Parts: sequence; structure tokens; C-alpha cells
Amino acid sequence: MIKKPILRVLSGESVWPPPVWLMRQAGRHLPEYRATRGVAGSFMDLCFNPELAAEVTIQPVRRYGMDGAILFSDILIVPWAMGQGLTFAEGEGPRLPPITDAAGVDRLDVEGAASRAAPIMETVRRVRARLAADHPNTALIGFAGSPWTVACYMVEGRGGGEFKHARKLIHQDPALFGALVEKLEAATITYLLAQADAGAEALMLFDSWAGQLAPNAFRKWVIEPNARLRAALLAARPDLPVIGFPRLAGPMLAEYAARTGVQAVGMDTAMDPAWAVKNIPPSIALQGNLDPEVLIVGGPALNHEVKTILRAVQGRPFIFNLGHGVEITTPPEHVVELLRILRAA
Ligand code: 1CP
Repeated sequence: MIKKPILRVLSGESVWPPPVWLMRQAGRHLPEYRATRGVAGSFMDLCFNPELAAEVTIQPVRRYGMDGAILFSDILIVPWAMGQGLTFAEGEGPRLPPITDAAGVDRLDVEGAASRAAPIMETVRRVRARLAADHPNTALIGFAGSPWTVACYMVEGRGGGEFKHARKLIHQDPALFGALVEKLEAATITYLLAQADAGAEALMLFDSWAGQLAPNAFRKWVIEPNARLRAALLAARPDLPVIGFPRLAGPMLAEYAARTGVQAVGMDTAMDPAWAVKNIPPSIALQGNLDPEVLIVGGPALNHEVKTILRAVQGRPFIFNLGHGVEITTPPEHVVELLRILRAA
């Protein structure tokens, strides 16, 4: 059997034209997503409805012919499964009761998390079966948030991007923050291995807020936890590739790539692909990094920006993606145009 293009890249091969998928491809820019979401009810209802979650995972594959299907779920499912409350207020993003002390960390239930996350594994099984039947070249990508990024939400109680409480806590009470990360790591390993058992063919670790940290804090709270996660996954599933995405890491991306053991690194919008080609070990694949705003604009700008990225990474194991998630206002025709440009490369 011929290996799927994304899995070939993740095993170190340069595949050209490069395979493609987009972060947040299964979201609100698609009318069929909004329709399914309307049937499901809330965002959490959709995440925990395996039939509808499998449907929205497949939607961008069906419409665009993506090489990757990203599991429809969220990075905040792990804290929810550990017993921290979670709601998504419409139009306002996630809300969690913030963890501020040792009692809050003690209450987190690592052992019970797996059974609470079981419906997500049913989604994975259904998607994998449907890909096998209808889209045999598309790889199913499972994911979790990395400990630093998920802990940011757990401590802050909400999103928004600054996470000043978490950034203070790592200096005020590193032992408390370390205890939180330790529990989060344990639950995340179990959660990711369950996805692999259910049929995920590659895993992605989203560290969206990695770029908040100074270099030493980045080493301690981004590189070390992701390296430990990677090692635990490797011990249990030696052939399962992992993509790491420490967003806005800047030059720390090189150290992350060299030390975590991931098979690919995601480049955010601000990363220069030519810099990454020079500074990331050549055995590690690159993924990224078109500015999501360019996909909204389309036309000659889209063509020019895509070709600039392709020129920089040609010859490398490379997966095309955006530098961050697809924006809600992205016209689906522009995604079709993007795939046309890539397939002709
Ligand atoms: O109303 C809706 O439909 C909810 C919007 C939404 C969606 C579509 C949220 C709430 N999460 C998701 C799905 C999601 N989130 C996926 C699977 C679908 C896909 O990618 O196609 C994935 C992989 C994520 C990952 C995720 N969630 C990240 C990491 C990637 C990134 O964007 O940086 C983060 C930071 C989250 C938290 C989150 N979930 C949802 C929102 C609005 C947010 C951001 C909150 C904030 O502003 O900090």
C-alpha cells in the first residue's frame, strides 16, 4: 500500500507538490459546518456528538480534497475531562473556573479523564473508517494542547492572549505550576494514546502561547514538557509521528526542534521559512505558514505569497498549512484556489 503523502513527509521524505491541510479547516468559514453546528447545539455538544463531530472533521476533506483531516475537538477538552468546568460563551470564547492554589490542582482528576473523553475516541474511529472508505490518501491527525498553553487557560480561566496570571505564577510559585503541568502531562499522554488506539495516524501538539515566554521559561515550560510527552508517546507507539507547534517561538524554534524529538515543526505566520530551512535539522519536516489574512484576500497576493513559501522550502520534507487558523470570513473559493496553486507546483 502506498503511504499517505502527509505520512511520507513525516517519515522524512520530500513530497512534491507538497501535501496540505489547514489549521481550523473544520470551522465556521464553512456553511456546512455552521449548519451541522446548528443541529448539534453548543460547541461542546458538537465535540461530544461522535456522529456530527466526525461529519465536520470530514467536511473540508470532502469539499477541498485536503491531505489531512484534523480531529474536530478542542485543546480544552483535557482540562474539562479532568473535572475543571468549561463553557464556551457564544462569541466570547472559553470560560473555566481559574485554578489559583494547591487545592485547585489537587481536585484535578487524572484517572477519570479517559472515560470522560471516550466520545472523542468514538469520533476518531468513525473518521478513520470514513477516510478508509472515501478518502484513502487523507491522514487523520489527532491533537492535544501542549501543557504550557492549556495551563494558561486553566490558570487564567479564559482566553484572550496575555495570560498574565500564568506568566506570574511560573515565577511566584513554580512548584504549584509544576504540579499542575505534571497532572496535565499525565492526562494528555493518556488522551493522545487513546486517539492513536482509535485510529489517529499522526498527532499535533498545539502550543499556541509558547511565544509569551522568555528563553529560560520557554526551555522549562515549553521544551521540557513537550520533550517528556514526545518520549512517552514514542515508548508506547514508536511509529506514530508528532508535529509540534510552539507558536511565535521565533529563534527558540530551533532549540525546540532539536530537543523535543518531534518529526515536524509548525511555522507560525511570523516565521521566515528560509530561516527555518537553515536552522531546523533537515530530518525534521516543516509545516506552514501562509498568513490567514492572505487567504481572505485571495487573487494575485495569494499566488505570490504561496509561491514565496514554496520557493523557500523546496527540497525539504514540507506540509503546506497556514501560520495560524482559518479565519471565519475566509471565502471557500479562495481555499479552492489555494489547492489549485499547490497542486500545480
Ligand atoms: O463556535 C464555535 O464553533 C467554536 C469555535 C472553535 C472551534 C471551531 C473553538 C473554540 N475550537 C474549535 C475547534 C478546534 N480548536 C480544533 C479542531 C478543528 C480544526 O482545527 O479544524 C482545534 C485543533 C482547536 C485547537 C485550539 N483551541 C487551539 C490551538 C490552535 C490555535 O488556534 O491557536 C486553541 C488556542 C484553542 C482554544 C479555543 N477554542 C475555541 C476558541 C475560540 C479558542 C481560542 C480562545 C482564545 O481566544 O484564547
